[in-house]
Amino acid sequence: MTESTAARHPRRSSKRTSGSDGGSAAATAAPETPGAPAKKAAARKTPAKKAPAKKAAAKKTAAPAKKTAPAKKAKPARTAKTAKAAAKTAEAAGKAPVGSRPLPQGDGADASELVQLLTPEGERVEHPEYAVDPSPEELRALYRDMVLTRRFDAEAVTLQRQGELGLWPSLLGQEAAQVGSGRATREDDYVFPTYREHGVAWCRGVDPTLLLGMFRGVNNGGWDPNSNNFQLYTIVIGSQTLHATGYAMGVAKDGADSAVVAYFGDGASSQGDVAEAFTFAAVYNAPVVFFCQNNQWAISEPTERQTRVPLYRRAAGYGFPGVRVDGNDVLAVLAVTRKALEHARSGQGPMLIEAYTYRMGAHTTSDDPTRYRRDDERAAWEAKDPILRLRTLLERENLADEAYFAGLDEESDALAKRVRESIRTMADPDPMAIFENIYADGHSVVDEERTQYAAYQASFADSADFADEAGAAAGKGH
Ligand SMILES: Cc1ncc(C[n+]2csc(CCOP(=O)(O)OP(=O)(O)O)c2C)c(N)n1
Ligand SMILES: [Mg+2]
Repeated sequence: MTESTAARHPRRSSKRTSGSDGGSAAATAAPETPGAPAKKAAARKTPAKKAPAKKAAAKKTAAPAKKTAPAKKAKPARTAKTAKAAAKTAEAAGKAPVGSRPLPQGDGADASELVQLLTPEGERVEHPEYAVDPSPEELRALYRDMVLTRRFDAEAVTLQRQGELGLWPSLLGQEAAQVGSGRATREDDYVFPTYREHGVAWCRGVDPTLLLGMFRGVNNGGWDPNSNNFQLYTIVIGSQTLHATGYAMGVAKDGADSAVVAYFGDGASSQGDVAEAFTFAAVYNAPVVFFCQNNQWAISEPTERQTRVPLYRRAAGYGFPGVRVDGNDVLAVLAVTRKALEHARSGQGPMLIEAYTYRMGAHTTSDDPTRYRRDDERAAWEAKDPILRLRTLLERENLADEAYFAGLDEESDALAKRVRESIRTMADPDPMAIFENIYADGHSVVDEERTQYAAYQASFADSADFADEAGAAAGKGH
C-alpha cells in the first residue's frame, strides 16, 4: 500500500474539514417535552421590531394601480369529443382513480434474467454463475441484521409521527437488498449511500441513532464518514454516484485493492449525474459497484417512466457488465455483490447491480402512496417479503429454534428503546455552528455572513445569547 493509500484505506486520519458533527447529536442535554424544540424555534422567530412588515406594506401602497384585466376569451362548447380527449389527458397525467389504473407492466425482462438463490417460499435454488454457502450461523446473522434494521426503521417512522423527527424515508421491504450488499463489503471498501440506506449503515457499523440527527434537524449528517467508510446521506438524487466514481478513481490511482459502492434508486437512474458517473467509471476502469435499488417507484412515478429497458441492461451501453438480482433475496444479493466487488477489486472496472425490490412503505413520511398506487400491487410484493422467506428457511431446516426467535424479539425491543431514548436526549444545535467546517482556513464571505446572521438572531426578543455572539462574530476575521 502506498503512503497516500494508507491515508485513505482503511484507517484514514481523523482530521476532517467537513461534516464533523459526527456524534455530537448524541450530546446529553436535559430533554425537553416532545415537540418543544419546534415551539422554541417558533418563539425565536417572533421579531422584536415590527419595522420590516410596515416597510413591506408601504411598498405595496406605492405599487402602480392594477392593470385592467384583458377581456376573457369565450370557452369553446364542451363536446363529446373534447370531453373524451380531456379524460385521456387526465389519465395520462395520472389523474384516473388509483384503483382503476393498470398495474405496472414490467419492463420486458423475463424471469431467467433475475438471479435468485432463495425463493419467496423459502426454497434454496441454484444459479449457474452465482453461489453462496452460508453456515447456519451466517444465515441467522443475516436474518438478525434484517429484523433489527426493520425494527429500527419502524421505530423511526413512529418517532416521526410523534413529532420527534421532521421526516423519515422508510426502507421497509428493502432489507435484503441492503443487508445482502452491505455484508458483502469489506471494512476497507467505501460506501456512498443515498438517503434510505439504513440497513447498509447498520452493516457498516454506524450506530443507528446517528442516522436520526439530520432528520430531526439537529445536525448536517450525524456521523464521521471516515469512521466506517460510509459517506453521509445524500438528498440530491444521483449526485453521490459521481462522488463515488471520483473516489474510486482515486483508489485505483493509489493502487489499493479496495472497492467502492454507490447506491442509488430507479428514479435516480434518469439523472444526468448517473450517466456521467457510468461513463467516467467505464473509461477509467474505476473500481466502483453501482448498486441500483429498483424499488419500482420514484415517489409517485413508476419505473416504467424512467426506462424502456430493464435498468441493468443499460450497463452494456457503457461497456461494463450489469446484472439483475432478486433484491428481496438476501443470499442472491450477497453472492452477486461479492462477485461484483471482486470484479472491481481485481482491476476489471465497474459493474452495475440492479436489485429488483419493492418500497413497501411510503416514499417518506410526507407521502401517501394510496394516492397513486394500488393496494393489490403492494399485496403481491408482501408475498415476496425478504425477511419472511429467510425465516421459512431457518424454521424448515431447523436452523433456529424458538429460543433464538424470542431472544431476537427481546433484542429488537431493546434497540427500539435505545433509539427512543437517544432521540429525546439529542441537544438542539447552536445556530452559529452552520458557519463551522466550511473552509479549513476560513473565508471573508463566510465571516461576513456569520456577522450578519448573529446580528439577525440578536434582533429577536429572546436573543440575549446572540447579542454576545454578534459582538464576537464582528470581531472574527480572516
Ligand atoms: C436532483 C434531485 N431532483 C429531484 C429530487 C426530489 N426527489 C427526492 S427523492 C426523489 C425520487 C427518487 O426516486 P429513486 O431514485 O427511485 O429512489 P427511492 O426514493 O425510490 O429510494 C425525487 C425526485 C431530489 N432530491 N434531487
Ligand atoms: Mg425508487
